[in-house]
Amino acid sequence: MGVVNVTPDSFSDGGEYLDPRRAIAHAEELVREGADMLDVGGESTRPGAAAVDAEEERRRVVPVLDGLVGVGVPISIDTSKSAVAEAALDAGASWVNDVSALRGDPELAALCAERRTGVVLMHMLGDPRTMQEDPRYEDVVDDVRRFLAERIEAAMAAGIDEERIWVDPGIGFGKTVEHNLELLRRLGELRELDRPILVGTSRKRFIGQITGREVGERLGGTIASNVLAVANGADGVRVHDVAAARDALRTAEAVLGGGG
Ligand code: HH2
Repeated sequence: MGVVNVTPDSFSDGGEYLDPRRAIAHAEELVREGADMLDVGGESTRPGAAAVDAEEERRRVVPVLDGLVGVGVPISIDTSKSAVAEAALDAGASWVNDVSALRGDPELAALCAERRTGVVLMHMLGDPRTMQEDPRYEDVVDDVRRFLAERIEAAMAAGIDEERIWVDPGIGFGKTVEHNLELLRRLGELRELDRPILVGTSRKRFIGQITGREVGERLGGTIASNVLAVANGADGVRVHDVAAARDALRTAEAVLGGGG
């Protein structure tokens, strides 16, 4: 899944693709690099990010989605707001990637059910403004698994088909470095949920804390965490640098599975 951030303030590429033409060209490049899917977002969820109203978020993403009709891969809208999701679905998106796991807007689950979208349910402790203030868990993997099981139930109760649901442990969303590492190490335990797993480590702060690297220099750490996430049970990775991730995963899969 290739990331397309149409924001002024995303943590790694804020402002680079706020111009729709640049965002569209970038998205097309990610598809050429081998993205199986694109994730378009108009609101940063980095720790401490300012909230964006639905109208502004819609204004950012819709022209980009309009320009991506026919791009050849499914597009997800990275939002927690039903008004944004609805406009994005009307403009051609077919998935909703919600970092609040359908807790943020009471109307979003019904919209996803009615429009039969794919849905990514992600774990987050607290909200982006507060999530990095001393996050604590009994056992981070058990807590995340229980949360995701409950959100799968809630999504299905709202009429979303089970087979359209993916889950995501929410690396960096209310987690210390050790929590992130524990989740990646024990990712296989989330397979008990019986849903495909998406993992997003790309350029994130825990990699900077391990390597001492600035945000633009975290590709090596991103690749290592992607490869290990897939080896440990992830079905997809959400990345900014598609070509490098694709090569790394192809190679890792060839080694692990004996294929080419
Ligand atoms: N991470 C980010 C945003 N959305 N969605 C899922 N499902 N999983 C993730 O790990 C995830 C996500 C944060 O990364 P990015 O979009 O690059 O930054 P920002 O939120 O600052 O725009």
